[in-house]
Parts: sequence; C-alpha cells; structure tokens
Amino acid sequence: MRRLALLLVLPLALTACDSGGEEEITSVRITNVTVDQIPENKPDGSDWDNAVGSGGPDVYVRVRLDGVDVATTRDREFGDLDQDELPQTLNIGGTISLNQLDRSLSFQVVDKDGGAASADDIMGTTAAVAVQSLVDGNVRVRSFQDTAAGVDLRVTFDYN
Ligand SMILES: [Ca+2]
Ligand SMILES: [Ca+2]
Repeated sequence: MRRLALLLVLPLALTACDSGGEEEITSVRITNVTVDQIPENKPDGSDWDNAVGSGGPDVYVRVRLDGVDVATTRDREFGDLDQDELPQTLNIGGTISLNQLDRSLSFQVVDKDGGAASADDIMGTTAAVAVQSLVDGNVRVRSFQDTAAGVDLRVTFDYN
C-alpha cells in the first residue's frame, strides 16, 4: 500500500515541475504575411486601379481584432501586384504584436488608392480566428481566407 501511494505522487510532482517551468505567453507576434491568392478583378469585373496607371492592385493588409483595425501596412504597400507574381510576402515592417489574446484575429486585404484609407478598395476580409487558439496550439503558420472573394493569406506567428 505504501508503494502504491508513492507511484501516485510521482506523476503529480512531474506535472507541477513542467508547468512551473513554462512562462506564460502574453503576446502574439505576426512575423510574416504572404499573399497566396487575390481576386484578379473587382467584383464588378473592372480593374482594381480603374485602368489608371498600371492595373495591378497595390496591396496591403489591415490586421483586425474583433473586427477593429489594430495595424496596417498601408505605407509599405506592394505596388502593382499581379497574379503571376504570387505567392508574394508583404513588407509588414518587422513584426506586428498582438497583446489582446481574448480577441479574434482577421485580416483585410486592400488595394491602396490615392487619398484617404477609407477610399481604398477592400479586396477581401478573412474569416476570424481566436487568438487564444493560436497560442494554445502553438501555431506557427496558418492560412487566413476569404473564400468568396478569392483571398488566401499565409501568416506566420511567434510568441513571447
Ligand atoms: Ca483601386
Ligand atoms: Ca496599381
């Protein structure tokens, strides 16, 4: 009976040791956004740039938590991105940190036009993913898609 008690205690001690050694993750960092697919034309069939200049869209992403923009790469848009250049990794200016793990993450892929950001053309808005599920799964790469619009992104993550 004494030996049985000892065997039961041992796994508990190991578990406690494991969890004590892990540091709690407080921040998710987006390290890369790669565009795998974008729609060739606007929903009405016209060019993204309305035949002004080069027709290829000038692509950037808006990072959204619970549907609210928290970061944008608008000042580093990828000019005249054509279908035959895909996949293409966007310049996101280092990393984008997300500190609110209880939110859902989505992306908007946008064609930059002149003037205000509100006048840019939204190419697609991806389905949202719970940030905590990325942390729990230790997810390093994940696709974000707007299947109706034809948008497919590959996003890489790091944690700290
Ligand atoms: Ca446009
Ligand atoms: Ca263009």
